[in-house]
Formats: sequence, structure tokens, C-alpha cells
Amino acid sequence: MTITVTARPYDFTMDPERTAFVIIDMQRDFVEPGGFGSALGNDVSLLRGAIEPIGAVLAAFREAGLLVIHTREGHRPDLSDLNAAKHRRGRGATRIGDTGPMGRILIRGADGHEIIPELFPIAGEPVIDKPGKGAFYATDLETILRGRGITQLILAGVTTEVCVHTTMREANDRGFECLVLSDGTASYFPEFHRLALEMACAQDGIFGWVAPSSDVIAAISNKTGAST
Ligand code: C5J
Repeated sequence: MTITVTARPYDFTMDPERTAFVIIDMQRDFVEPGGFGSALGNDVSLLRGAIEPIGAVLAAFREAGLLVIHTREGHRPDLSDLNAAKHRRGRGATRIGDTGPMGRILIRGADGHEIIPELFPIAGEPVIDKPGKGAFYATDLETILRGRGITQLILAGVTTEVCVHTTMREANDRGFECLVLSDGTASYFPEFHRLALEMACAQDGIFGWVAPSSDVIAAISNKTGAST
């Protein structure tokens, strides 16, 4: 059975059994003060607007028994999976691996690396630890998706133009259909967010589709009456 999500640039035909909700990097390090986002000089409050829409879609997926996957950007405590180029690029006083108010910045096991309480994974939801911006690079995400017969991804999380976009592009080249949540993504730069969404669905869906959380939830709850 497929359902229809009202989306840009045109309706998205979704097969719920073959769809995963992938929540990218909703970690304290990006969303709360004192983490990686702050260390780079950003106003982390700009990301918090995405939490409620993601939570609403998360609840709908859980209610319908559909697959939810969480990702976390971060590195091993010995930094062996942190390439020198990435390490060098953060030129502020506090860099990846340094200690901040939430423990070592962007390091697995530190408090800041954890997913925020509002969206915390429940048992059975895979958590993908990734050292890069894309969720496919150096992870087992693709194996998990293929193993479960997933062909479509609903993407949410932060930041729109960095880890969400990189993951969407990686997914595209692997043949997955992607829909990006317009209100369930956010950036430290609102203009980048807006343009990243435009880029995703420009040229008749060059990378895929864009829709607000309400339209995804309506389709899943079958309130649109548009199932086939
Ligand atoms: C960034 C991410 N922005 N999760 N990471 O460095 O988008």
C-alpha cells in the first residue's frame, strides 16, 4: 500500500513499509549551548524550532510501527577516526576533542554527543555513529536499510545544508528516494536553510521532495484519504 504526501515539487508517493525516518544529529553538541555548535560561534537557539516537528513525525512513525533511525556525528576518544583536515578546520579556542561544559566536544560517550532528551531513541531504533557529515560515509547505514528493504527516506535534523544535505546527496546516488522535512530541519543560518530546501527540490526534484511535518503526519495517519 502506498500513501500520498503533499510535497514540493509534486506529491510524494510513499510506501510506509519501505520508508525510514532518518533523524540526523539531533545531539546536545549542536542544539545546546557549550557544545560543538557553540564552539564554532553559532547561536544554537536557531536550531530548536526543529525539535517539535521532528517529535511529531517521530511519534507518528512509532505509532504506525515504522522504522526510525537516528544518527550522531562524533569521533572515537583517541581521535583515530578524525581526519586532520576536519580537526584543523575548527580554528576557535575549543576544537573537537577538547573539553567543554558537556564533556569532550563531539566525542562518543561525552554528554554533548548524546541525542537530546526530547528525541531520545527507544529500544529497536538503530543509532548510527558517523565520523563525517554524511550518514553513509564509514557507517553501516546502507547495510541496515537494504537489509530491511528500505527504498525511501524521510530526512530531518540538523543542520539542513551540512549533514542533512550531505546525507540526502549520498542517499540519492545510492538510489534512495528522499523527502526532506521543511520544518524538521534547521540551520544556524536561516538563509542557508531556505536555500538548502530549494536546492533539494529544484529542477523538478533534482534530489527529491520537501514537505512540512504536518503533511507527512497527515499521510501516515491516512487523513488525506489518498492511499492507493
Ligand atoms: C555540522 C551537522 N554542521 N550535523 N554537522 O557540522 O550538520
